Amino acid sequence: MLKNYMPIINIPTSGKSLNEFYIIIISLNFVTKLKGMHKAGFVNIIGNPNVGKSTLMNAFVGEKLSIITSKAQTTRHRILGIVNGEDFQVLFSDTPGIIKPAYELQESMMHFVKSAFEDADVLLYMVEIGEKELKDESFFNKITNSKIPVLLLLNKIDKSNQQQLEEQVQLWQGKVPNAEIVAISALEGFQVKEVFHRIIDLLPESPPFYPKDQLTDKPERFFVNEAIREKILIHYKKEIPYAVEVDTEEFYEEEHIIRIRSVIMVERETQKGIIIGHKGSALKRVGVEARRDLEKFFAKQVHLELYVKVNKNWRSNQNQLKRFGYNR
Ligand SMILES: Nc1nc2c(ncn2[C@@H]2O[C@H](COP(=O)(O)OP(=O)(O)OP(=O)(O)O)[C@@H](O)[C@H]2O)c(=O)[nH]1
Ligand SMILES: [Mg+2]
Repeated sequence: MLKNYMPIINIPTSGKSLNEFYIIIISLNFVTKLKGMHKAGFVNIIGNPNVGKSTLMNAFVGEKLSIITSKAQTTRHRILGIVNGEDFQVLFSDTPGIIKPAYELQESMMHFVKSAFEDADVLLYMVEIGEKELKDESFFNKITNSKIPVLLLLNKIDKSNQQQLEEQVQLWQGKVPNAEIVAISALEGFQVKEVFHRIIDLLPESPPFYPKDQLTDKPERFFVNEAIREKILIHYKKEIPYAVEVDTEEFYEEEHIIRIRSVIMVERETQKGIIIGHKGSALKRVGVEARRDLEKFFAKQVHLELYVKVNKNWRSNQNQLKRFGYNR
């Protein structure tokens, strides 16, 4: 279906008609050869909540490093996803969606976004079809005044038509004239490879920052916490997922099995009851589904024990937040 869409890259030049900006990328399927040179750098993905940032990073890395749900504020941390080649190392960062923070946890989340502006070699500003503005003006100004290359990725074009697509390109071109616009579908992998090759072009010459077999900067327990949190985001309504944090207290790897014990933290007694559900059925479902994902992720059998604890107002408590890795 996507074949009908014209893949586009906008080379920012003023005074040309929209059609002149369209360059059909014929074939970039070759592996970039850098002639003895090594390139490396930070490529940070930022944008509003729910636009598809985590979906794109996972597509680049080829692993489910970031959890993905249809709910906003799924990602709470800055997560590094490393793509290694013989002569390049791309350090992608997935970041939380930009919001106006209402409590301490969200302040920390926005601090991760801020840090992503500070060390980027290339910025990937992701918007989705139909979106009109970034939820924070100061972050938006950082993008429009950016001295480093900005790729504006217009995502979810599988949900649009050609006319809507053209209108959106025009809109964003006006708003962010310093960016190259690429229309993509992170979910269907449309134009993802092309964006990757453009990133390689833009990266500075540099030795690698991390060992070439490293995939991320996060420890195993982080991915356990996230797999469990994903199931909570999927299965519970309203405020519940936002009041939950997961802490893995035990991660013990044996030859054929990984034994894990994790605690699901909520803010109030009533939330604890909801998480556990009738005769424990709701919690059991979370456990079964998370375990299935973890067995795939670690390629090993997993035994997962889940507990629920009340940790009053952890979202607003600096010490608790620090304990859960929301450092500032
Ligand atoms: N139709 C369509 N849906 C997409 C595409 N990319 C992502 N999605 C969906 O959009 C929703 C949000 O995706 P995420 O990758 O979690 O978005 P995010 O920007 O990381 O969200 P936060 O972490 O909450 O900021 C999920 O339901 C995805 O399946 C796309 O190209 N097309
Ligand atoms: Mg995300």
